[in-house]
Amino acid sequence: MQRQNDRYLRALQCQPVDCTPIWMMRQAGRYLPEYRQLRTEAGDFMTMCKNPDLACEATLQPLRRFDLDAAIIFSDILTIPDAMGLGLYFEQGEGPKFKKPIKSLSDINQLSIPDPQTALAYVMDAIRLTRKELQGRVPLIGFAGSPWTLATYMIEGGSSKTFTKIKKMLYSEPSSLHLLLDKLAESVALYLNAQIEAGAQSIMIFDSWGGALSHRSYLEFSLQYMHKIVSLLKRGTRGQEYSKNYIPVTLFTKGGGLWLDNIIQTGCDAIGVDWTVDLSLLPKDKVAIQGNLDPTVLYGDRATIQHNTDLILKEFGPHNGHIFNLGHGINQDTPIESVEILVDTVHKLSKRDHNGES
Ligand code: 1CP
Repeated sequence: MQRQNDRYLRALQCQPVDCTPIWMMRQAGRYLPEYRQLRTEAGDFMTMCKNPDLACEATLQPLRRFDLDAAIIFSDILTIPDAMGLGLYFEQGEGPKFKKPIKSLSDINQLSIPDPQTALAYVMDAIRLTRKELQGRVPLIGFAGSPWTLATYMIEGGSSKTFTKIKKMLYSEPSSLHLLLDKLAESVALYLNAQIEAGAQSIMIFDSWGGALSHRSYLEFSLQYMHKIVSLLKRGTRGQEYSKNYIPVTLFTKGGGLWLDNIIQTGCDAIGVDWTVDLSLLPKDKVAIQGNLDPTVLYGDRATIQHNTDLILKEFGPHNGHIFNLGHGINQDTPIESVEILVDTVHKLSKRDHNGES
């Protein structure tokens, strides 16, 4: 029987560990040749997500190669708008698109809240299967997009750089946008609680585009709804000691470095931070901190990767509650050897700061 590695869950609860745990956002994906092959065989990305065997396989692929401390279920944040009937599709070489984007208040009024046990049952099946396959080797992360980030895709009709359509609604029809965000918050909370019931051992909320908002708008249109979700999650009770049954929640707003105090006030267990943040300035031992290597460091040579990893570990210092990660998802042209160097360096160098169990 393989060793049960729970240093990721311990760090999320700010408990002592033997070394700093590491996983990477988008750790399953196109930088792995075995992923590219699986995807070619499957035909397209959503077929992979909707087939629990393929989703489980894609989840496990990075763990076979690297000594990562957590798995994240292979899926996408856009499963919710898809289940709401917007018709998600991916065109070759392009990002996500919707056949029926949201254009008006009447479109919003017509949206219903998906029942995760039916419309999204494939995600729960993938989680149950992956937990079984993992046999406790590492914890499994469940996730969703924040209401704001989901709404950007639903209103823009796909990826955006300028967010003009959604911002136009924000300033001209704020009550319509609030109605949409509220429906999304309810949908995300139901979805994440179903993931917890299916076996997800921690939850991550990706607010990838919260950083596009002004300070005031961020609080009103993004953080407020993540706060609502955090309060609806069935996490269990957190005590002074480590509990393996507690489900910690991590909030990650890309570009949210100036708002971390506000994010902590939601009652989340951990905050994800991108590479713009100096970890030495953050409060320690209150909430855990996940991050924050610039993913492009992985284009550098061994010495560069080791040096930049060392700097982050030193910035965080000898405290509990650090989960090493990239500041955003791994790029698809990242050399595989760089990931090996990173994972190895985090585990080796961080031993100097820890003497706990795991
Ligand atoms: O093979 C392919 O071409 C599909 C590429 C791909 C992959 C591998 C997409 C389409 N989604 C995923 C998987 C995915 N997406 C995971 C799997 C688990 C893992 O991390 O290993 C996760 C957690 C996500 C989350 C996700 N999807 C986010 C939040 C994280 C982030 O990177 O900010 C976002 C914004 C999406 C939308 C999305 N789905 C896919 C793409 C290419 C995008 C981004 C589009 C854009 O930049 O606007």
